[in-house]
Amino acid sequence: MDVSRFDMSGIEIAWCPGCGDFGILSSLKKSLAELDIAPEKLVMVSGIGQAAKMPHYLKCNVFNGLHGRALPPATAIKAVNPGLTVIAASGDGDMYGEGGNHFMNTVRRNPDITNIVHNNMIYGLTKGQASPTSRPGLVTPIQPGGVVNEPFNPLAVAISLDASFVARAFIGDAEETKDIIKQAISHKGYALVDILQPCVSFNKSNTYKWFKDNTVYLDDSHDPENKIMALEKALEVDKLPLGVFYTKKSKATFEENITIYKNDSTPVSKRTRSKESIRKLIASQTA
Ligand SMILES: Cc1ncc(C[n+]2csc(CCOP(=O)(O)OP(=O)(O)O)c2C)c(N)n1
Repeated sequence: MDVSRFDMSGIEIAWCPGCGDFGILSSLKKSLAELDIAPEKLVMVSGIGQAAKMPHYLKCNVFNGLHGRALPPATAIKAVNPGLTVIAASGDGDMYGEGGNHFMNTVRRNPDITNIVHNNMIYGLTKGQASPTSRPGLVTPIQPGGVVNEPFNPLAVAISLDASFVARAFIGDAEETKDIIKQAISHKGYALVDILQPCVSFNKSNTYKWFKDNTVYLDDSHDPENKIMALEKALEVDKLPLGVFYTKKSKATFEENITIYKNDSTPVSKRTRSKESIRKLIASQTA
């Protein structure tokens, strides 16, 4: 499919020149085109932030919700219409900070969605406060003495909770990022792609050069089906490993597990329900 099918015309992009978000958008569009996913079959879901604006910048169906709340609607959209490709994409603050609880519980639930996290290790939209993934010592306007909190390790948390696909990419390598996104979308089950990206305006420490110097690709000896090996790699923080850390192919998805599809595979979105039966259901749940 031609990548231009995802192009939007007449929109103003709010990202700063040089922002890693541009590369993520471009890699995502190429992934979708190569996988032949039609824009009308794609739903992008996000919360609030600079990264969370991405769904507005490509042609598809969009649900842009509250800060930290991308994953519940993404899970629900996939559950009621399993034929759609659902991608939740937002920043590290949105997904791991305000949305941290949803992140952990979505991993446990295992809906067949892709979760792209634009990880710039800072709150970009609100002009440079520390995020859950900020490195210790990072000086910001409200952390003048430097960040003191232990950074959140999304990959280690996801692997511990037995996520079905866990990967990290760096947008300085757009081709590899595209390939990892393609693998994540093709994977059946919850797929996390944490993408390291510089925030050129508000994070002057974790620059393109810093990420290049502080990342290293997993080599051929890495076995992504070995959970302990994946966890050990995720716990490496001096040089951040890149690539597919963990995959679990045989895990049932949320949509497969819920009883509503056990005897009838008709998508919930295509079923008819009388208003009366909904009224009765609500009434039965209220005291
Ligand atoms: C409940 C709530 N808390 C805080 C905010 C303010 N806020 C909006 S976006 C944001 C952080 C955005 O950072 P991130 O998700 O990392 O995305 P980025 O802008 O860096 O791409 C914050 C704190 C909000 N809108 N709602």
